Amino acid sequence: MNRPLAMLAVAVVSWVGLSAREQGQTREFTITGRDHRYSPARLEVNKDDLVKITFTAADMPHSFNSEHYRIAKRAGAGQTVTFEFRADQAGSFEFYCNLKQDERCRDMKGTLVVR
Ligand SMILES: [Cu+2]
Repeated sequence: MNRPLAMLAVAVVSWVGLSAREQGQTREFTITGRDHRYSPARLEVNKDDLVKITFTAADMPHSFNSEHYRIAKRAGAGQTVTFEFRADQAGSFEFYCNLKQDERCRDMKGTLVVR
């Protein structure tokens, strides 16, 4: 390979590597809401990961809300909702159920940690 071509190849390879890192990984989570709890209640991802969530309300309607990531999803009893978002802000963020049919849903909380 001649020299300019070799340099071009190196440039392309490092550009592809860099953009893959910027876009993050795809992280999938299956979360169950039951007995006024999320399971799992703690999600850990890296900044810029694409987070795909499959959320099932097993026993009664529950919701999954995050103020920070502007998520507001509701699942009826026995139903599943799927959604995704880009974890583009680092930090520790609460998610919670905001349904009012049962008082104990006020304590239904989880944590999303974005490193
Ligand atoms: Cu709930």
